[in-house]
Amino acid sequence: METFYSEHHSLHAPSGELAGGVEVPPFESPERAERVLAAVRALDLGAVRAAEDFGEEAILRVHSADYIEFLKTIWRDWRASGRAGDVQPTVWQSRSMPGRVAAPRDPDGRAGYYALAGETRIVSGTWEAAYWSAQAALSGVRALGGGASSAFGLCRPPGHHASRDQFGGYCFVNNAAVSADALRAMGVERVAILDIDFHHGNGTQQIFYERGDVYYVSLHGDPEETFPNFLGYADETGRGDGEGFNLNFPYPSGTAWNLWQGGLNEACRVIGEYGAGALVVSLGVDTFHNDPISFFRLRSDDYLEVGRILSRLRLPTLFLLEGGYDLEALGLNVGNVLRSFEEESRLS
Ligand code: SP5
Ligand code: ZN
Repeated sequence: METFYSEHHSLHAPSGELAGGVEVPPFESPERAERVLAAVRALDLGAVRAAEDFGEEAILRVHSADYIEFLKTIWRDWRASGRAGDVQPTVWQSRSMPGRVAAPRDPDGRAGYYALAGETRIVSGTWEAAYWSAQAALSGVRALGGGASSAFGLCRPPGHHASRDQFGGYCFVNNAAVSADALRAMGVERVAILDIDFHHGNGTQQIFYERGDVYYVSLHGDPEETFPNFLGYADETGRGDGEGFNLNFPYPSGTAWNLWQGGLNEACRVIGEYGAGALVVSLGVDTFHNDPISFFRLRSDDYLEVGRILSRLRLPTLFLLEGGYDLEALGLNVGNVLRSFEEESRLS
């Protein structure tokens, strides 16, 4: 399996994050990508290649043009207005003031208009990092198009919380959505996205909610108890053409392998029945028992079994890095999924 990576990820490195009412070092840091890269190299999984540049076209099929323009310009405008730090949203078009459907001029208003959460900051290099994260994903799509049975997009920043026109949850460009849509454009009739990050991929769900050609399936912490709180419930099953093509498995605090694997096997059964021609895996390992912001209890060996189960779908598979914040175990856990997928694919 080839890995696609861009060192531009390091341009996105905010100095802090608001969590629990205090400023903490960001959980989502450049070291994450370096840890995963080191693990992939040590495993000899396959070539590590620099992401190719496919331009903005595929990004703009999934995100609105005004949102992408916002990502490109907000940091400069923020600083030009005399603000001293990085872009930190603080005001939202909340339930009590819903009328306006365009961004106000004021940078605080613009930041809030395009934000879905307040823990994520934009720095001078955020757009460039997010752009190249998506290019790593698209490089994986290209590999599948060329006949590879699997590929790994070592994406940073992650993507699954980014909606059509909002950033948050450490995400700016939805790499899984961009990839699934690019696979459709390449002629794959039905694409499945399996999201095994600890958090619900609200952005991916929103982008495909009314489409039947991309099936979004997610296992995650119950949004009653964790981020993103407002989406990811079991009764969200799709709308219009998308009715029946969105499937959520919310799980409670303390969920370990025994319960979680039931959902994973059910998700795989559903994806098989759907007749998907390709699979995109939103690969977060913040399901790990020692993850600092999550409440599942998966162990490092469990990720070996995840790779085996996924390989039995026998689908062209694009793995994309999402979350996972225990730096010590991140490389091992991601590597375990990828190497057991490869080993099992070779055996059977
Ligand atoms: C891609 C991904 O995994 N995004 C996760 C975004 C989570 N955002 C909310 C983080 C809340 C952190 N709370 C800190 C609690 C420390 N015990
Ligand atoms: Zn996550």
